[in-house]
Order: sequence, then structure tokens, then C-alpha cells
Amino acid sequence: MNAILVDVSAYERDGFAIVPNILSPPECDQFKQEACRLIRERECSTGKVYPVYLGAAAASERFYQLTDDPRIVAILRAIMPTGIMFLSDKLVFKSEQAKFATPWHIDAAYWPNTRPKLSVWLPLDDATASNGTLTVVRGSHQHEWKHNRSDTHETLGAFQNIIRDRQWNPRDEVICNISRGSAIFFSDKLVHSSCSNTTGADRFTIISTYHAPAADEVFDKDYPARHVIL
Ligand SMILES: O=C(O)CCC(=O)C(=O)O
Repeated sequence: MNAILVDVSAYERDGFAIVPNILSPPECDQFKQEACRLIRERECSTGKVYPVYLGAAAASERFYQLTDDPRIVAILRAIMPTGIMFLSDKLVFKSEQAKFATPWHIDAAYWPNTRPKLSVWLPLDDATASNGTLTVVRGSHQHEWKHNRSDTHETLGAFQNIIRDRQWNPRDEVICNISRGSAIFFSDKLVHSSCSNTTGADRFTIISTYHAPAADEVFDKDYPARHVIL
């Protein structure tokens, strides 16, 4: 395995780091196939189309193995020198059926009063401004942000939190155009959103969340695939 490097001081300054080509295109194809299987199974059992699938690692051996992939762990190890625990993951898929822009938010708004976390946003399709890639606000993890309730109808019920008061410099907004298999590692205090999927082309993403190993917090107990990695 080639060492993949991450600039840890840039991660700490900016709140995110992009690491190219972690998975190969054939691996992305296999993960996308597996994602489609999970989504189809759920749709068959619930009859509902919903753009988020929570708990891919809990439902699929293949996604469980991805949580400990040495190429991902090598980056996490540099960013999280005190240890790594996987908490949970989810698939977020934008397409012709789900073209909405994910609203501005920080992930910590979804898990208040728990220990700090980071997530790995890894698209299984090339992710661009036109199919809804992630947009981040450089350095925004250094500040506090107030959230309001979002219009959940617009996001098909998937995202409840929104930052309406955008007190940041628009020049710090970074549209992350990245090829499939590349990944964005980002702090749960980093402001982010996604572009609208104007083309309706598939944009499937697996998002995995990690924190430092510690005794379970009450919040953690809803996530059966959680486990200590290092
Ligand atoms: O993939 C997306 O559209 C954004 C996902 C996101 O922001 C989140 O799950 O917190």
C-alpha cells in the first residue's frame, strides 16, 4: 500500500482535508452496487423513497469492512493521534428523485453534548457542483453557529437543521469537486452544505463518522456497528 499523506496542520486550520483516490473506480462500482441493494431492500419493505440510508455498516459486511479500511485509518490516525472509534455511517444519495441542496449546518447540531467527532464524506460517483457535491466553509469550525429548524419538506425530511445567519466570508466557501473514491475528512464543527443536483445525475456518497474511544455515551447506543479501531 502506498502511504497517503494528509496535511494535519492544514486540517486543523481549515477544519477539513481532501484526500484523493482512496478507493479505485472498480471499488466505487462495487460499493455503489451494494448501496443500491440496501436501498432497494429498504424501499421494498417500507415502500418509501428517502435520500438517506442510516447504518450501512450495520446492514452490510462490505460497508462494515470499509470503516476499518487501512487507507482511511492511515489518514484518521494522523488526524486523531489519541485513538479512533467508528460510530456510525450513512448513505446520502442525490439523483433525479432528490435534487435538493443540503442546507448549511454543522454536524454537531445533530449530536449536542457528545464528544467531538469527524466524518469522512466519500462519493461513489464523481461529485461536482452540478450533481450536488459538498460545499464547506474554510475555518468555520473555529466559531459557534446558531441553527434554526429547516424546511424538512424541501429536503424530503432528511435534514432538520439550518444556519440562516451566514456570518462568514463567502470567499471561504469551497465547492469540493472531487472524483469518486476521493474523500473529504471534516470536523463536526465545520459549516457545510451541498450544491443542488441540477443535472439529476447520480451522486451517491457514504459518510462515516468517528470519534475518540471512550465509554459509551447515551447517544452512541443507537449505533450497533460502533467499535474501537485503534
Ligand atoms: O451529502 C450531502 O448532501 C450532505 C450530507 C451532510 O451534510 C450530512 O449528512 O451532514
